[in-house]
Amino acid sequence: MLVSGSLSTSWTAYLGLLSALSATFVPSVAVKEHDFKKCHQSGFCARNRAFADHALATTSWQSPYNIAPESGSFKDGQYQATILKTINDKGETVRLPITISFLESGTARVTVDEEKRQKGEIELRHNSKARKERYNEAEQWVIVGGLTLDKAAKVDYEDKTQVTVKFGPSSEFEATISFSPFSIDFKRDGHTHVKLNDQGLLNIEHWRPKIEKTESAASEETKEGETKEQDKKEKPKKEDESTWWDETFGGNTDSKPRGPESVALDISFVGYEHVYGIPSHAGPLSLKQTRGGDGNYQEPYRMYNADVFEYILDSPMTLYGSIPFMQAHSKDSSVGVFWLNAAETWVDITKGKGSKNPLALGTKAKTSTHTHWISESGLLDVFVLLGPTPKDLTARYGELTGTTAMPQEFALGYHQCRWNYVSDEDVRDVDRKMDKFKMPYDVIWLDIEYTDEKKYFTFDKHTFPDPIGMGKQLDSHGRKLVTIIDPHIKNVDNYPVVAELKSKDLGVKNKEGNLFEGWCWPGSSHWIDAFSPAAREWWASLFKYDSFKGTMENTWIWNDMNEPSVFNGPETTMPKDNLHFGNWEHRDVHNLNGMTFQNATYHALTSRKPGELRRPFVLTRAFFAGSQRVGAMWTGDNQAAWDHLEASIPMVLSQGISGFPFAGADVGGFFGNPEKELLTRWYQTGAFYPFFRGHAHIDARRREPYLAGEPYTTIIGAALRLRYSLLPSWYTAFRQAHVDGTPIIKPMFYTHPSEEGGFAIDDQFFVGNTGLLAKPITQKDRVEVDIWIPDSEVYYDYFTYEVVPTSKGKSVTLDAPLEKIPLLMRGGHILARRDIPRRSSALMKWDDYTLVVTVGRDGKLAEGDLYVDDGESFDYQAGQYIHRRFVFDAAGKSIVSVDAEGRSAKDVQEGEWMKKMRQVGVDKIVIVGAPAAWAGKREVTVESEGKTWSAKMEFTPAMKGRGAFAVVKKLGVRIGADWKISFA
Ligand code: NBV
Repeated sequence: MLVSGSLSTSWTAYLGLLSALSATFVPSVAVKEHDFKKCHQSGFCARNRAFADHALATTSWQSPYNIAPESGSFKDGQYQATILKTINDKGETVRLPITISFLESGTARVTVDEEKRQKGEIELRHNSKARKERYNEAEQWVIVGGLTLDKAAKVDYEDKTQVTVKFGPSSEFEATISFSPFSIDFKRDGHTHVKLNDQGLLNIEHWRPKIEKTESAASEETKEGETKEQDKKEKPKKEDESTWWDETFGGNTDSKPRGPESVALDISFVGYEHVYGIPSHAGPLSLKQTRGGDGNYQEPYRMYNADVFEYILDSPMTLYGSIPFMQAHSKDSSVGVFWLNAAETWVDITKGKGSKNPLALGTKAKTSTHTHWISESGLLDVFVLLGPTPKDLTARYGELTGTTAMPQEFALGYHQCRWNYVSDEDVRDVDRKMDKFKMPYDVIWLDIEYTDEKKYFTFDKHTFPDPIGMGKQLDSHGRKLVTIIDPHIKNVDNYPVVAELKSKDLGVKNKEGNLFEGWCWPGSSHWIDAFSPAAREWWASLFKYDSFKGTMENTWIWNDMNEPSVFNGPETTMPKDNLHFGNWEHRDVHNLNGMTFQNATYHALTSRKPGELRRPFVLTRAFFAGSQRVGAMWTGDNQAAWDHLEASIPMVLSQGISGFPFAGADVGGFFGNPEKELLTRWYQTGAFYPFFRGHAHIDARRREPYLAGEPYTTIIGAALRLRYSLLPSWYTAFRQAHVDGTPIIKPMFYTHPSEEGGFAIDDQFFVGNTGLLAKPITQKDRVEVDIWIPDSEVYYDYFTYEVVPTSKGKSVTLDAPLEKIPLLMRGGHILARRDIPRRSSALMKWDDYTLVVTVGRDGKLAEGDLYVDDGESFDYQAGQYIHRRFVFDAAGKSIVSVDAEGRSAKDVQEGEWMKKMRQVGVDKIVIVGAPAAWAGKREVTVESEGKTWSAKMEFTPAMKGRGAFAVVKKLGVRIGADWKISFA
């Protein structure tokens, strides 16, 4: 059954009926592209695109924004001034205070506000209770550091028309602020990289009163948010008010009590051909142009978190979460911008040689990328990051918004989910079968049907009579349970949760200031307002074990539908004129909403029982910049189709470079039934997602991996075991992401920023610093694969140690029958793994390690590291971890293990876990590409902890394309100690 998103009374009636029907009957509801706005249907987007069209087509165009020269002052790393916006022929102006902050990190921040609104000197229509200021609290939710001003920043040049400030590390960055018209030119090493308002598209729609029209004048205006084309052409001077005030889409009217208030700016990346980021979109990693033309999009990229199930591919349309962080990349340089605005945002991208004013760009022949950012409301607040490498950008962005939370180790294992496991016995049965078929897994998930009629914080007593017994069975193998908790609270009698939400007044309000009521899975519902501190405190109380009965220590949480999804709301979400804590309109905070909810859940899970503090696991569907600090995300409701499998890789890569790397897609595809080959390939791909979860729609056939049948079950089992054996390396990659924002899986442009051939490649990636290069198969019937090789290193096949005949910048074709995951090892690395397959990660906790060394092309150094902590507590923050660095030195004929951070035993007071962990051994070392000179050698010398002994080595010479390799077994060294192995 297909139900369109245009909402009517019949839709409401339909949902009412739906909720009344039995839990197992759920129709497949498809929301299609036309249910969501295109730019021309979104008044402010249409206005700003029209503004851009006019500006770019007018040779004499001059941006009407000028800094009043006498208003400027520079102090302690901050430049402050007032921009005057000329609003009519009479020369009347609107005052817009601007602050440019030069930060110690070398990042610059440009913030523009509106004076009248700062002072509250505006009137709201419709008796609205909304705040009068432009939304200025995004920073409080998003930014956690990096704002220290650069006291060494100094004015280098100044006259009546401009001021130049030098800032950043060794003052190598420079910002020239031109006054008339206002623009900023950011230089690094003497070259311009980023320009603001170079094209003159800055547009801050200032507050104005509505002048009521006579009836005849009003009837001239267009309906349903369409800009009247005729008006634009014939009367370019007369402002088109048709989309300024109340705006209707799909039967919902937005009262817009403050009228038009968008902020927009053009940002040019001079000499940069590729831009990446601004997830989530189902399209290529290297973003496309959006103003039409061959292969380009017609629409801007949109960021307006929405429940877009059955989303379409290769599209700039919005998805469930947004991160307004963009990176521009060229052969030797990366720069970026972070647009801190939580309102609906659109970004147009065009590329070309030069700009409207090519000379102004400073380069003639190079292609530049021009971007046009358009947000519906709020401050103009943009951070400019000047690189110069992709790693600098992710690190600087991480300083600002925080890095990925260090997850519990179980969270990196395999997650088994479906909508729904129908009873506690069903869960127990799946748990037993996974064991029977030797499929490792860590977590089983419960979707909405476990509840008593969609009342969250309850279990259905008939189907889940013994949730604690179920939890204990899982716990006996160290496994966990994740239950779903959504933000809509069923509006029904005899449900204490909703009664409290009402009595304590903790829900989101409608435009009149009364509790907002809408429709979602439970039928009539209210929404917790997680912006409110009191609501968050209340939320925490609901997760206590004696409150959420049936849960125990191994229960964790999944937050879905937090865009928020409101079935009868505009574009399936909340009306923009709803009110949140502090009387901020939903319009201002929409993209933050999901993050505040996930954040509330994260904190709730830290206080379920006094004295019990473990790292929470919360999966979210909606997200914003900063969400990485409180959990994982997945890419939403994909389909069991090959093209969705293919699309998942660029989507997950994009999350990684945008600061939220703990990401994955539903393995197998949510909607539909994957054929067995697809399911198998999807497991092989999923084993390389940072977040690895199989999931399926309620109407999909059961597809637990053991049901696939041979040869599929065996092949899927091998993919799961591969993931588990590499968990030590995955965990180490997460640590790196936690420390400095480095992505966990890395695209070619990130690891090889000078290799232009890799800039558009988004179907292969490196895993952490392991040197593992994966290219999962995402096409039907494919039995071979072309892998692009970014450098002159030697590459070995992971499974056979074959030396792959590569050449830099070229692709190499490899066999990839169904049982094979194309996985190469780059020379020069050392990775850690655990080779005994067990049922869950918890059961592998004390297992010995294996190190795999890949000897590089030059035959000299290979390096790698291993990070390990207790995998669950916060004790790592007090130094309770082991971080080793391994170095293989062919010249010195040795491998050593040293503390990666130069810590010695005295530096850390060892707790219980650390004492025990230190004893765990490194049992085996495999040296792939071992020197031929080792042939005939049978022993190595091992030195550690003041003792010397020998261990056996087996050497296998190179043969038929396979590299030589040596295996040293029963080494007898401990992971927590320094040691040296000599091959001399
Ligand atoms: O809770 C049911 C589903 C869930 O399985 C899925 O993963 C979410 O993305 N949920 C959406 C609500 C309904 C989807 C049709």
